[in-house]
Amino acid sequence: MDYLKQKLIDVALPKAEIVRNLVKKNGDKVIQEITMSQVLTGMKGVVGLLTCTSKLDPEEGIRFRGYSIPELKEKLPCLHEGGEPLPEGVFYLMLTGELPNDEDVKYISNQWAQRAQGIPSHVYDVIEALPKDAHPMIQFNTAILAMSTESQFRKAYLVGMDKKDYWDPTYEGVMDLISRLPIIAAYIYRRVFHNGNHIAPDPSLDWAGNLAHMMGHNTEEVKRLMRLYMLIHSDHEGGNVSAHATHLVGSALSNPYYSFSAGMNGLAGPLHGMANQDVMHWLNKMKREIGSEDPTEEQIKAYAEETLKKGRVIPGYGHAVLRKTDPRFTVQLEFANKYIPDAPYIKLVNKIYNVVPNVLLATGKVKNPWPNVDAISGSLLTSYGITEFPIYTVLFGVSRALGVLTQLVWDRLYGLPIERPKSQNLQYFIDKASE
Ligand code: CMX
Repeated sequence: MDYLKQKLIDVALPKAEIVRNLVKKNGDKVIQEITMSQVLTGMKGVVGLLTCTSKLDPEEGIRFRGYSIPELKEKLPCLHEGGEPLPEGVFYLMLTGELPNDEDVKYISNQWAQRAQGIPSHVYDVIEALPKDAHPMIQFNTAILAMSTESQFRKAYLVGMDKKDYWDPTYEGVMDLISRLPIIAAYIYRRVFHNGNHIAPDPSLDWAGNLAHMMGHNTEEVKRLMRLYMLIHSDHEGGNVSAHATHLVGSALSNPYYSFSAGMNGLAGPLHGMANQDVMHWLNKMKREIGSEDPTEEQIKAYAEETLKKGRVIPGYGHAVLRKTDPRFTVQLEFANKYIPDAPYIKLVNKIYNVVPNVLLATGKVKNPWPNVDAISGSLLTSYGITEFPIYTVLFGVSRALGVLTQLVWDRLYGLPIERPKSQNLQYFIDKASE
């Protein structure tokens, strides 16, 4: 067994035992009461999942295994002095619960570089069978499903496998899938936006650096941005749509490809990951309608109010859990202010930040008027030359694989059963209201 798997099993076995004992000895303990409104408005705040890779505090934002984003920037290995941490490091941290050293990160980088070579040719045939103008998320998801022919989990399951070993082929599939996603994403990007002029992977590069390279943005600046981007989008607890969908489908023992594909279908919704490109549509439309590349704050305010009046959302703002500015927004703004303070899109992001929270607050109903991760990510990518908005959600998805697939491995280490919440008809809730 390779050392990472051995480490994982050493860490996980005692924890799986704790989970089993909690169910056995404390199974009847009531841990929470839920309200009618929680059930009918998206189960916000209802504790219904066990997830240890990261935790989201409404005021503070995300912590990965206890570490905030600024702490990760200090503690995770970087390729260069003063650079951004390698996403390989946050994957190791989420998987094992421990901070990696340089060797650990190198091990994962090498593993992914080797495993990336195994994409079967039919995956490219399937992508090529789709129209070029099919949204990149359609192409991405189709490719993920097409790759599931490689799933070790299904093969091992058919041969006959002890339940306690489910995590092992799941881990193998997860490592393969993560290693291959940058190649698939870059392939789709070059197919759609660069005349199918593809660029071969460079196995000597790190995972995120290689993605920038294969996309044709082969500068140190873009690689640095890509490392940050891949780090901060990787996980956001277990209840967000992409994580929960991956977990839910995985709970039926669907293989990692099916499970991740479910998560990616959720990420493609405009209230989740697709918001990163909708932000760009929104602000470009605003510039066009105002007739200025540099609208004033008054003009932005009027445009935002108009958006609300038409019954639309302002993308990049608000959150189902957060009640403060998203630290993933803040870290990107700091990055932009450090490296490209004069970029027009970053100036616009700052102006919107000055105006939109008050516009949302004035509605009296928006629970969180502050920017989320998507309010700036597209403006950053655009400022660095990745101007093709439809690819943005795919990039989000490549990063999100790190978290949700680690969660899937842990689901199987914990031996979690199939998920099956109870649903009720409308009469049930009417009756409850009059009790
Ligand atoms: N613009 C306009 N209205 C908004 C809003 C926004 N940015 N954010 C919330 N609202 C509205 C809701 O639509 C809801 O309206 P109704 O009562 O008329 O249905 C009301 O305010 C209350 O909503 P909430 O409890 O504050 O927010 P939710 O938990 O229901 O929704 C979210 C959260 C993210 C879907 C919502 O804030 C939104 O639509 N934001 C814009 C889309 C976006 O940026 N999504 C990306 C989130 C991060 C990510 O997953 O990538």
